[in-house]
Amino acid sequence: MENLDQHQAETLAAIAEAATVQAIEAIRVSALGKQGWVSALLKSLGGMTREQRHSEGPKIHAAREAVTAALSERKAALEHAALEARLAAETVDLSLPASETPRGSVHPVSQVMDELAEIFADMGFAVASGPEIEDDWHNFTALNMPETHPARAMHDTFYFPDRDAEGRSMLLRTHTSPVQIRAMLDQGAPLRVIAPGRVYRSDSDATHTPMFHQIEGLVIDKGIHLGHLKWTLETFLKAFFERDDIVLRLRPSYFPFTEPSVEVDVGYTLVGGKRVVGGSGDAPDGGWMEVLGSGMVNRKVIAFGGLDPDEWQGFAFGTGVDRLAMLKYGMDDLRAFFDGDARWLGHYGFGALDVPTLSGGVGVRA
Ligand code: 2U9
Repeated sequence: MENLDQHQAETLAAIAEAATVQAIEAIRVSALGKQGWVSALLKSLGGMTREQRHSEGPKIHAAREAVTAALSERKAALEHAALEARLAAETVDLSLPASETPRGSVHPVSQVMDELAEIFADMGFAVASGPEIEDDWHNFTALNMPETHPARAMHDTFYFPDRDAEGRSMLLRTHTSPVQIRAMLDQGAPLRVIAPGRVYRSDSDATHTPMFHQIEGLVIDKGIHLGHLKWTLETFLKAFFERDDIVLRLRPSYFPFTEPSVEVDVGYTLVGGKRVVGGSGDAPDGGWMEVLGSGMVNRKVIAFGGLDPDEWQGFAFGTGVDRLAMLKYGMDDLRAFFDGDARWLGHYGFGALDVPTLSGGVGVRA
């Protein structure tokens, strides 16, 4: 057992002198590993008498504890020193001048929002905005979504824990429709507005992000019918995709806020395996893809907006801005939109001076 004292003293000295985490590991193996001296002593207990075990066992265990504690203490000290050295070496002097000219770019979502505002301004639409934190009356009730509507389920909507002063549930708006409700209540009729902005839904996978961008449009006037809706959407899509050979297909659908409701598909052709909007006759050889939802504003929604539905009619539409950007500019992964990767932004971003104008082209790259 003199062996033990000598081994322990040598091991503790070696630990104190170890200069790297690798050296610490080597010492751990030589002492506590399967072939290590502590393990050998522990095994030797089996061949001892009961009395010897009683006197030697505690000493061996104490040696193991001492070595283990010294190892972890020294390892922590070495790791701390390594981190300190790295932090010192990697210090950035923020007072130094930039080594390159800083390069920023306009995000494709911002660019497309500007393009949309330009196109709709030309058709007499004003841009409306509203709060992203809404109450459930403006987000749901006024849009003819009763308490039991599936979109109201906690699954889709981010609710805040507290209610507002009037006892309404507070939430992150799930669409930009409450902006148009507020516009109707504030401005009355006639009305022609678009509402672009961020919306939030508790949904996340390859094609859904919890925050995304929508644009919705609302026209309220007298004698408005589906023909006005179709002309407006056709004119918009031709301007946005910058081609005249765009065909639309209106399919009957259902939304609580419009009646009747129609989903709008555009014809596409396949170019090098990619879907390109337009470029075909009345029967597209590629196929149809859905780009917009729309319809005549439900009478109940007109009334919730403070107007008489016997006097005023309207149409409305909505679409995803991120998806429009992907279709026009060819990105195939929605999640990359929100990664903030400078390489992606360098590739897909726009120059600050590349302001979309109808005369200069709404989607011309700098
Ligand atoms: C008011 C009245 C009616 C807006 C509309 C849609 C149809 C629609 C979806 C398309 C894809 C949202 O981004 S998306 O998931 N939207 O299909 N939106 S009609 O209707 C309104 C809005 C406001 C006062």
